[in-house]
Amino acid sequence: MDADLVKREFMAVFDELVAQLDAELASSFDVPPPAQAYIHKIMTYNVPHGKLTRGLAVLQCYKSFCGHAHELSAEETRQANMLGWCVEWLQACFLVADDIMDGSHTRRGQACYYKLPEIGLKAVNDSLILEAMIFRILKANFRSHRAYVELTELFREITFITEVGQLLDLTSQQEPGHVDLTAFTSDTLYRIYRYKTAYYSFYLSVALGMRLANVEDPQLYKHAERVCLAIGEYFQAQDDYLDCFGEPELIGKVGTDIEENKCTWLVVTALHECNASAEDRALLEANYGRNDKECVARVKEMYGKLGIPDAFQAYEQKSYDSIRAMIAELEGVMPTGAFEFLLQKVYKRSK
Ligand code: DMA
Ligand code: MG
Ligand code: MG
Ligand code: MG
Repeated sequence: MDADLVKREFMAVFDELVAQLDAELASSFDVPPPAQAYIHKIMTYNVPHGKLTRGLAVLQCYKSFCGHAHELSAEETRQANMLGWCVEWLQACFLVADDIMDGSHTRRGQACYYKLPEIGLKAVNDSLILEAMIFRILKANFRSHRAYVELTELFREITFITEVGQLLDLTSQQEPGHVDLTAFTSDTLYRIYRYKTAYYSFYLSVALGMRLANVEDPQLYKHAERVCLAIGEYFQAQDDYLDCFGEPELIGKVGTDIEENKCTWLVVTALHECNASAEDRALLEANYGRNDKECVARVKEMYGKLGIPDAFQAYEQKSYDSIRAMIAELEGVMPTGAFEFLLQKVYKRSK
């Protein structure tokens, strides 16, 4: 089926879910129309405007785990797409909170939600509403599904893991405002990546597809987890790279990692793999984590001098090759189409 049609079918399920949540709110809650409209906007502003890779992946994974055993029915496709939207809802709830915590300005080519004058810090509660909606969608549509408990638990587990990841991201420095580059190690970096990004961005969609396809063998979930974590680490390294060297018009957001004193692939690589001299380190330390355009420019210039863009290209190829090898090892053990799909989606992305 061509990609446009797949996407149109997916978007139709979004409209259906919004209508379902709107209707439930109007009929089962004593909420006046302005609040209904407010909640409607929480969804339409924050959920559907991304690349939708995570959401579309659930159907692809489901198909890959069903093999050619049978063509999916319209209802099976719809179910996979509803779970895909639950992943997008989860992403929306994290991004609304993430943008507040990271002091970001734009997201997906529009103002960050909390930046809207009529929203502000109400966005904190709106993020929680987005999270709660996932479980309303699951209850309304999967309550009698044989895998209801597993599906619900997956969302709960992975929500917690991601929240811990955000905490690790936000506390990678001992004290706020304090710049201590020795805290930035590759162990710390990849732990943050796995927790804050890899589980929800890759493993969740694959595991949902596997649950729908009735896969029960825990060993197969372990294999999927290993590959998805590797793809997720690579994906977040790209995110860090694009935060500094990407085109804001393409990625839809303006980077803030240097100002925000983040533990990123760039700073870890600059410190540990590029033969930075004592002066180079001193320059980084003096300019990192400051909300000042000139400081940011000096850090970027140092990244250039240390050869970060070339180092990234090499890392990108090495990651791709090693993930390919991991996938190849699983041939004959389990279907690998889901992993191929995800890897192709992220390889050499510029947005
Ligand atoms: C994002 O990390 C992680 C989550 C859970 C949203 P990030 O802050 O680097 O993401 P972005 O660059 O999109 O703000
Ligand atoms: Mg963040
Ligand atoms: Mg962020
Ligand atoms: Mg980022």
